Amino acid sequence: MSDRDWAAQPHRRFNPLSGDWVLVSPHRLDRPWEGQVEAAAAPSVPRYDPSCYLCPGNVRANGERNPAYQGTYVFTNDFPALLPQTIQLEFSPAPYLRAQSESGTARVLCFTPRHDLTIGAMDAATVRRVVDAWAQQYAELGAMTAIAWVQIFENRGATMGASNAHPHGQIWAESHLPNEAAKETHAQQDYVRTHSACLLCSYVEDEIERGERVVYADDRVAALVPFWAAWPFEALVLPRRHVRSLDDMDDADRDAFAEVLRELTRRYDALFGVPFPYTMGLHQRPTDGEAHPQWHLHAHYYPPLLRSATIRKFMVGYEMLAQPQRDLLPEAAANRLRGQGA
Ligand code: H2U
Ligand code: ZN
Repeated sequence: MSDRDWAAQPHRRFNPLSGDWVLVSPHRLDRPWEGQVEAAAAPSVPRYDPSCYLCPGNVRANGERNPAYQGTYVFTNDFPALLPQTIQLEFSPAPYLRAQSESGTARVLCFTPRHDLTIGAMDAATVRRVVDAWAQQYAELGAMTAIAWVQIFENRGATMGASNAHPHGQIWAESHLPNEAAKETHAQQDYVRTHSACLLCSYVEDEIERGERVVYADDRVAALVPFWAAWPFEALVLPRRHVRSLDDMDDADRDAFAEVLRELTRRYDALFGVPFPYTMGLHQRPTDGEAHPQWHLHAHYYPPLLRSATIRKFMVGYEMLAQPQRDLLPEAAANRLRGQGA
């Protein structure tokens, strides 16, 4: 049986970062889908929006006024999910009743003063400034003794819960490793112990050699649809050099990283002719005081769209109760994204 034979049948694929499996059902996709794409009208967005709470000089929900910022701008979230001062409590009266206090902070990062820009439409220097701001936030928050994990992310588009079109992201920092962080930390540790090599160093070079899931790559970075992708156009962005976090990256690494984010989001936006919604986030070494030499920085992109600007993939039913499932092969998704090249 050739590679292609098994890939044409229902099968499951293993996600070595999370330890989860994904069900792949390519036989359900025998209908053609070129031609079914409905182009939605591109919304016209002003450079400055007087009603935007993130634009320079405007007043936020809590009455504070943003400065007339020129580059990136960071402020503590006015409605933070985490607070720095919490009473340290453990509650575990029974094995099935467990709680602990969690402290931390949440910040909002405006990528640029321009209300109408997106990562894909920004110039290289502007995206590089965003990468530098992320690096700075990671270093600053990670240096705090109470912070074990710094989660940098961007919700883009109303369907992904973004509250505002102004290009911005969030940073949540907290005292324990959240679920995904804990899973990836253990998986990377186990992989090094078993194979004496870094999981993602090996994986990225293997993918570049195979080529079929690569969307964009240069000598420093790659964007690919992972073999185990759950979302239709899910992507993984990773440096080819073993860097644990943004502060391990030199100037050229950061330029390359900024460029790959632009390349990927440009392709996303071109795919269905609309600003592509997604949640993206950086996974970096925990900041719990351990060295974590096995950690390999990467960015996950989780976009919900499936077949057009208006047809999305729902993670319901079987996905909620059993495991993620997809019809479109990751190889086909990568091929479509590669085809959107500039
Ligand atoms: P999202 O678009 O990803 O929801 O991020 C916007 C964040 O901005 C959100 O967490 C915060 C919300 O709490 N926010 C403020 O801090 N101040 C405001 O004036 C409105 C929104
Ligand atoms: Zn704005």
